[in-house]
Amino acid sequence: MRIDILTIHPELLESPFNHSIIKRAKQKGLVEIVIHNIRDYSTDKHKSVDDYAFGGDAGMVMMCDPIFRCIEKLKAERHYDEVIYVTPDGKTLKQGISNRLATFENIIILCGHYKGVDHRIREHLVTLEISIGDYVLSGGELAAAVIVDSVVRIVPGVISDETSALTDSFQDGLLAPPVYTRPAVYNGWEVPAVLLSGNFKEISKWQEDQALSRTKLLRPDLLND
Ligand code: 6GU
Repeated sequence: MRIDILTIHPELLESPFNHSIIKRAKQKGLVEIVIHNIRDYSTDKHKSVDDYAFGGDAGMVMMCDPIFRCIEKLKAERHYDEVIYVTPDGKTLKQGISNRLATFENIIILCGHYKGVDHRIREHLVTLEISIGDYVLSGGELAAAVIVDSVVRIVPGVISDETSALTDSFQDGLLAPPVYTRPAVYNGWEVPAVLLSGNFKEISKWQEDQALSRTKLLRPDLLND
C-alpha cells in the first residue's frame, strides 16, 4: 500500500512514521508513505500556499493551484482509491473506515491549515472527508498521523501475530478484555485465577464476558451502533 500525504508542515510528519509498527511495515515493504510539501507546487515568486478568504472573513484559505498541481502529478503516476481530506466536518473515524482503507492500493491524504482549503478542491478532487473526533486541531497533520497508524497496523502482514490485530478493542465491536503479565501476585494484587488455570475454553469465555460487561459499563453506545 502507498500513502501520499500533502501538507504545508512536512516536519510535523517526520517522526510518527519512523517508530514501532509503522517503521517495521515500511522496512518489510508492505507500506510506502510519501510526504509532499504543498509549497513545492506553488508557482509564484513568494511560494504562496494561502490567500485571504473571499467575503471579508478573518483568516487565510489554502489556495487551489498548488494542491491541484500536486494531486494531478500523483494521479498521472498511478491510480488512487481515495483522495482524503482531514477536516473537523468530515465523517468521524471508526474502525470500519480504517478496515476499508487498509484494503486499498494507493490513497492520498490532504492536510488542511488555517481556515481550511478552497472549497472547490473538496468539491472536485476530494473523494472522502474524515474527522478524528469532535474537537479542533490546529491542522490536519496529527489527524492524518492517527488515520495512517490505524490503517497501517491492519494491513495484512504488518502485525506478525495475525490474531493480535483481530483481538484489538473495536475490531469485534467491543472493548478488549483486561490483560495481565507476570508476576501472578504483585503487592498482594492477584491476577484473575481463571487466567492461570490453563483451561483455554474457560479463559476464552472469561475474556468474552469481560469484553461485553466492560463495553456495557464504559461504552454502552457501541452496543447500539
Ligand atoms: Cl481531521 N482536522 C482538524 N484541523 N481538526 C480536527 C480534525 C481534523 N479532526 C478533529 N479535529
